[in-house]
Amino acid sequence: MKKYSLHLAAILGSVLFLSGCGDQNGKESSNGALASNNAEKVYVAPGEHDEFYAFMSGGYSGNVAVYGLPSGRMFKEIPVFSQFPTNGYGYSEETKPMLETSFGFIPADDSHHPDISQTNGELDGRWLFINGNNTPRIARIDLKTFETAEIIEVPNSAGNHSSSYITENSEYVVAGTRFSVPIPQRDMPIKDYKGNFKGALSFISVEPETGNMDIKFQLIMPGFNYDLSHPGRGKSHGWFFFTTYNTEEANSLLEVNASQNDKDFIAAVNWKKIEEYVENGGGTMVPANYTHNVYSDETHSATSTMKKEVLTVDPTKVPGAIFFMPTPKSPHGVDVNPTGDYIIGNGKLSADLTVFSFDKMIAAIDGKKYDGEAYGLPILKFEDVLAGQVKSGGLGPLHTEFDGKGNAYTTFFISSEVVKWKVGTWEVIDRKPTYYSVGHCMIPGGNSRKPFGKYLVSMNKITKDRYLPTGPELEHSAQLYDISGDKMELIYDFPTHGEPHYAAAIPASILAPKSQKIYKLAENEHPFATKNVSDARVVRDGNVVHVYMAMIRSHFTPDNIEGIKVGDKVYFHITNHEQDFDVPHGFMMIGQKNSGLLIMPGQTKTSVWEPKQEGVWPFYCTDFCSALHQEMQGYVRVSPAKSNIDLSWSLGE
Ligand code: K7E
Ligand code: CUA
Repeated sequence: MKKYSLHLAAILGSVLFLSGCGDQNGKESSNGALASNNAEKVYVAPGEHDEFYAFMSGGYSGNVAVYGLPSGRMFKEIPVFSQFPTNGYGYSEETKPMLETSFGFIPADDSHHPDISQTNGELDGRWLFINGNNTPRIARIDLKTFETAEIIEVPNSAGNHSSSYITENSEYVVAGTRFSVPIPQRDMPIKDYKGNFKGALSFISVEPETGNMDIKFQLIMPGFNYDLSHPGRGKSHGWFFFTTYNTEEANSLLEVNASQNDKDFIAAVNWKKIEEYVENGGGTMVPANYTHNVYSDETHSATSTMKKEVLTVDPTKVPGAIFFMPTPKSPHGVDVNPTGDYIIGNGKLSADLTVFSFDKMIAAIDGKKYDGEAYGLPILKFEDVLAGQVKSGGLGPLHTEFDGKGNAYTTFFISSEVVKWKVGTWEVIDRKPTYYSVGHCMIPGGNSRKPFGKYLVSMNKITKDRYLPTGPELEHSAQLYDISGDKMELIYDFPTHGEPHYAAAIPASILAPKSQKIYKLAENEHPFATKNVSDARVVRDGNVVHVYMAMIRSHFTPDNIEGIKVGDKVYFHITNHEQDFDVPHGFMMIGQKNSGLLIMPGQTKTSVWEPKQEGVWPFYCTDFCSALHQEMQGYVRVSPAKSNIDLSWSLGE
């Protein structure tokens, strides 16, 4: 077996190499895939708007990027888990608490799977959730402001990958650990992993009105790797499905040692049953350290709170809640079709897709027909739960999406293609190449009861010759397919920022009308806001100086400040008095060891400057805001530490 696996790894390596380099001059592929009349399908005329918003994870950028479909135009990068000097997120005093964790301030992360909130299994467009993979966290983005509103850390977790997928009424956003670890964390030999490490699957409740998150319970599962997950929906609502790999519980050279078992598992979790159990007092509250960071649109500021305990559940204590379905060849994606009848497992090392039937699963559970157990949790018989297999002819299936018309679309990493197949008959209907090495694909609403099956976007890992070369580092490539007909048609190709793993898209008609235009100055509750220019002032408290500053086209109030000394710590609290859509102002101060600020109408932001040198130092607005933008500037006079020049400030004197 070991020999076979090594051999397999070698084959996969060489296939990868081939698929990556097979199109070096690529002329044929880049022209041949596009028929000329496809141009009008993606053409969004100047001034016209796109039909869909697509939210693509940024991978190692830690952020989310917003694109229009079908144009592929990028509208915004939303900072989430990473500092973002463009607008000061994670640098301003107000937003630094968003990046606080139990490890302290963390400036970056790796984001993978965005998911849009749902009501009755349909996208409701209120919030977007996304996982921080490295330092385990879940973020909620407000889709009125397109800003990160909340981040909760996930304790007992490591490599928060089978996340963040939500249940069909947004009851829970679910976060599963990829790496199993000692729970609680402790100093122990790595080789004692097997049987001792555990994997936590966290069910995070979402408050229906505010969206606020709270960890309701954590299932402490056997020490496998939990790779991806999806909620049941429709008839399977109340269940959640997680793929596992490394059921061997290897702790080294996983590419070989975690490919020994022919089958790993899909874990089926009846969360309603566990919810009932914890509501009746079940579970164990254990000590934990994790941050809960919340941003307020009223104070324009975030707070970070350290939570001290979490409710854990031993799955063996809730009989009938968790079952394992054996799934061939190290499954990666697990996807549920729009009706909730079928659960599709994609074995990375296989050609075939495994489809399980929810009805058969329930029948097997009712009949108590088990194929043994793993750590006290029953394993169902593969044949009893199998609905069918898709003989795809592809290699390396990863992820599946649905069009709402009874078809499924699965990406194949190794053979670089998307395969369309029919749910129920399992026959392959169509296949199209992707350029190159596709990870996820995405259909707007494809992870809901009601997909909008017009477009499919493939998110590819390798770019090579798709665009003009930009040195060794290239943005990833995405391709847009028209899937409205029987056959998929490749109609567009566009670069994406960071590494989009998954994406979520929604009709623009749901989001655009409620997109917020300004923050109302009258409702600004920031403790250091300057809401009337007559309140602009400079206040000294020891060597800390607070500048209460206002800005409007095209000046700062005040714009001349004297009496600052070397060694002071100067806080610029700047309020943008504009109340028109799309009139931000910026702020940068010479020599400031910080990002600039970009301040939206009605908003207050703060940055700190610690002047080190005497002199007269300018600051200016960084956003070209009016014809006299270049005049939007000011000076701070910095005197020696021991000087006795009084604080003074002025405008127009
Ligand atoms: Cu397949 Cu993180 Cu969803 Cu990337 S994962 S592809
Ligand atoms: Cu304000 Cu430029």
